Amino acid sequence: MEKTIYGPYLAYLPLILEDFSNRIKQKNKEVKAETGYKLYEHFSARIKTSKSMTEKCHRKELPATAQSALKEIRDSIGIRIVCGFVDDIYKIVEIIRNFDDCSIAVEKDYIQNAKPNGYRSYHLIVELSTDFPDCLGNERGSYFIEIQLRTIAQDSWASLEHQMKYKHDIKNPKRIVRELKRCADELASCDLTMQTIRNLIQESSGD
Ligand code: 0O2
Repeated sequence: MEKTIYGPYLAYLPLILEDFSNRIKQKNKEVKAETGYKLYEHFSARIKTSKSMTEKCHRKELPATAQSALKEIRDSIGIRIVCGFVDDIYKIVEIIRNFDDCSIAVEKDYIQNAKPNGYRSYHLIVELSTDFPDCLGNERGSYFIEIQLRTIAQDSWASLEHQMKYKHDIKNPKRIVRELKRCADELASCDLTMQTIRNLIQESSGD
């Protein structure tokens, strides 16, 4: 078998991811049944490959060990939830906050506080208590999950900006940075309008 930075703990990562994902998906079904609205439009998840994690350890000048990968760097398990409306992002954050077996280790609201380049998303890193051993020798170990929550508009912007970052033959970077920021701000304004429209529809239909 190929060597992995995660060592024997690799086997637990998909199980932890599946269990956590199922809980969010179940909540989505419940909310849809109750209100007629879904909480999110798209849900995606991944385990960071051993190669990417090893590169990240090198970048951060950490030894390439299971402990660095699972305890220092905390995005071995990653989930991205793309919502139709900004309010739904905050609803999902509250649902996650109320899970009994999970505590929030890092919380960054790049929606209220957009990055200077215009990037918007809500980031959480949660620490989950599990029935699996961890690399610190705990029988019932804990594992981190990084969760990124975004609207559809924020997700489109982030995907395109991410692609463009890797193009190094850019002739007018200052202008491109400015245009990207302007585009992000315009999309944020559209998100606000969409939210207002939904609120108006809900008020007028007495939901
Ligand atoms: P990848 O390959 O996506 O996993 P850290 O994870 O600790 O190194 P930081 O900056 O403290 O990084 O965390 P932060 O700000 O929460 O960002 C983590 C992830 O958010 C990034 O992962 C990106 O996926 C995304 N992100 C953050 N800022 C931007 C941005 O300006 N544009 C885009 N498109 N995405 C962003 P990584 O670590 O870059 O790698």
